[in-house]
Amino acid sequence: RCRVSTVDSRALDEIKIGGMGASRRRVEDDRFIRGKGNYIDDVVLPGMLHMEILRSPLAHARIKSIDTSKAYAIPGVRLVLTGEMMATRNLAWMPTLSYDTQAVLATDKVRFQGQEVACVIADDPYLAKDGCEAIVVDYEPLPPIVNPEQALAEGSPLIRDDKENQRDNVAFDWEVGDRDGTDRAFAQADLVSEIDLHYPRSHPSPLECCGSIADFNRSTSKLTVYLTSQAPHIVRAAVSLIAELPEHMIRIISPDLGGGFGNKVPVYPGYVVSILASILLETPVKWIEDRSGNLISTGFGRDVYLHGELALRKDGRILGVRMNTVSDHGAFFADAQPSKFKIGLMHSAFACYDVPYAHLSARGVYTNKAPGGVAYRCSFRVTEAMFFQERMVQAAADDLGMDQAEFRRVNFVRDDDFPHRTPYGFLTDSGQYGKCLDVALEAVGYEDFLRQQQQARQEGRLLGIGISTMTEPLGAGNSREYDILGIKMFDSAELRVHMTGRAILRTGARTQGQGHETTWAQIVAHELGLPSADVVVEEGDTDTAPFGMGTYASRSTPVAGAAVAMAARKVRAKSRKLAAHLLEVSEEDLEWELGRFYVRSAPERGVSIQECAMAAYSNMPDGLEPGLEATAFYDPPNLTWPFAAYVCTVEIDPQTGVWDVLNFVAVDDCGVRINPMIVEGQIMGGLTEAYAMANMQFITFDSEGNCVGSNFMDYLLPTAWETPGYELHEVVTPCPHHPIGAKGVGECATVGGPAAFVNAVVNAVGEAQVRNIDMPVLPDRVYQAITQRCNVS
Ligand code: MCN
Ligand code: CUM
Repeated sequence: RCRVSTVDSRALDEIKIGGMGASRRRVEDDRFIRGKGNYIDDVVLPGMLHMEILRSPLAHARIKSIDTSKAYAIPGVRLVLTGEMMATRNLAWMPTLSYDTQAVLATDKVRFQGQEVACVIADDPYLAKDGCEAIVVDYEPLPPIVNPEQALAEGSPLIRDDKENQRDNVAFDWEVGDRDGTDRAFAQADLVSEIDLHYPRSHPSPLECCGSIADFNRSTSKLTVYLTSQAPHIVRAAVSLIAELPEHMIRIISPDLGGGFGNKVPVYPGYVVSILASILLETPVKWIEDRSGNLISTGFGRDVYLHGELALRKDGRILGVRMNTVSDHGAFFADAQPSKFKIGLMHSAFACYDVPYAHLSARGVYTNKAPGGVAYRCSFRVTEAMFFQERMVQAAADDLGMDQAEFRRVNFVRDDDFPHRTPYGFLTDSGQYGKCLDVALEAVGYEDFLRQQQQARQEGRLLGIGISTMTEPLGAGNSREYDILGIKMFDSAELRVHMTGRAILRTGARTQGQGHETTWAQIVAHELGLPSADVVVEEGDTDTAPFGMGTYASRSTPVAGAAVAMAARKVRAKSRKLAAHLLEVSEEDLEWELGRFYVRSAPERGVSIQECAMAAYSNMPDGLEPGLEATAFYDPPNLTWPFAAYVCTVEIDPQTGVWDVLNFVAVDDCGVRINPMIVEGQIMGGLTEAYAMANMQFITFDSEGNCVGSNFMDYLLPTAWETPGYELHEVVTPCPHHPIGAKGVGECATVGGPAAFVNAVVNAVGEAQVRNIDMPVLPDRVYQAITQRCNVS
């Protein structure tokens, strides 16, 4: 499906070669849909042993003893590792990506249900599992803490008594913004609108769980690890630091990934133990996480409480914002996020609104739950930021008695106001916010719907409309402000053009389903005029890929994608020298058109990029280095700021509280689209996840700290049956600093989507009736809201 609207000849040429703007079919899907992908569990190495993890059944308990003798008695069990044994090698604890520590295998206490206590390595996975069951652990139960309120209560038990200076369950206290200015703004307000919200814990649930195969070769001292990672180079650095192995002796291979959604960013205990086991046994050791293990122990998303306040003027202008968050990080502060920002990019809230003053105070707490917090298509907690923002905005408009759309429009940053400093200090650079909202309202038939809604109410039917508009920061970094554990967030790409004009491109990103194999080739096609089918893309092997910080925070297009364009431009610059030599003119006399240099004064005299490639190996001018290859490191000047306007209409069945989506319109502006079909796929997938969170997903814990929702009977994934249809539109405001004008898009819909659904349901019940219904907006909660006039959580 070709979606190029301005059909000029250049655009047609791009479509022909599968370049920029072509809805080229995803090349990786051929192997994926035929079952020919090479996922971690497909990798089989000679002599490979299998590892299983024994997990804690209790959320908080002291370990009195661990008896492994019965496990060792099982024929086929080769090794049993406990925290005590890890400690003898200084590996019982590991650093996290947020300057905390995390237990690899528990030594003193277990701190959440599902925590790794011991590992059994055996001839097959079943024997390893039997081995785990044969281990006897004597626990002394301690009172579990399952929410921040308990964690912060006077006299509550200390979860992190392993940390020397830790006196309470606070992981961090952090603030940003102008406190005094914000206080002044509130003092001047005609009205203050307040709301309390919770973004519940949710789980990314990729189709494929996590896993690793460590293969230590004593004779070469080389450690090769196949591992499910969105950021293999970071893992290499982490393994080097944790295991004290030299980096050049570590090779991380991240094979095909069956989805990631942020779940595959952290370094997990299973990876570390399998590596040690392979070093000790000198044979490959494979660990494959099962679904329950994944749901109860690995990187979750959200779990943040907000008290939000908006200072408002009668005419609808927002004068100031106060946000006070408490986030539940579980037992270890293990989020991967830029070092400077303790609560991720939560302070990107209100970036699309022209608000003079804002202040955010954020407190993170430890609880007896699995660690994580930054996962599930969140772009470093931007998901929470935008959800809170858009729920606050809806409540404020209602408090003012103002139309939802009008309230947003009055406060939007105007098109001619860029660059714009956001209230928390980010710099946004481009956007057409009003236009996006207009397109969305027009598509949904806003005025008409409001009339229908009035009419329906008189008939006892409950219709609602929800709006969510936001600009979000995608693409960390710029190395001045963004790093993880001090490693600066730039990226790189390496392009090798062979003599026949075919090429291989490698980057330090790692696609998990986003389609990099397709889209990176399109960028090269656009820059060089090579057919994209002639460019093979490879990612995920630290021995061959150039350094990169990986794929998360929708940073691949903004950073690695930019590096791809810059590497291709270097190749083009060198090709120009080769073309000048072939055409016997000076470089200055040459013009470039897609795939060809020609002589300005004689356009029929030209050479193709393929001819230049051949010349680089067979006929180069004196003094020019042979070959046609380039590497580019790209340190972006800023984040990219896509915008989205989502509008959802719903109808609630007043008898049951069940709500159905009538219509969902999404207008996304992610700058120039490399592959419109892939962008649309990303948006539809993201909206479906947003719908899932709004409607059905949460991982809860009972008072003992038992995880309720450790399987797909309880934790629901939306199927085609539940998933609503979406109507997609686009607006294009090119990113002013990105080499091809693209902005990130991978997380836009998950970030902006949930508020549209929730706003619609709250609107349908009636804002006068209910202030808030916490996600997931389950039918019983809606029913309660209809019948009892209350906040529902
Ligand atoms: N793209 C484009 N034009 C643009 C922007 C992007 O054609 N203007 C294309 C890109 O080339 C890429 C895709 O859209 O093929 C997503 O690009 P980008 O926005 O740069 O995001 P990333 O590639 O960095 O992907 C990360 C993002 C994140 S953080 C999560 S979480 C997530 C998501 O992508 N996980 C996913 N989408 C996912 N989709 C799948 N199928 N599986 C996951 O695990
Ligand atoms: Cu926060 S999930 Mo994605 O950024 O890998």
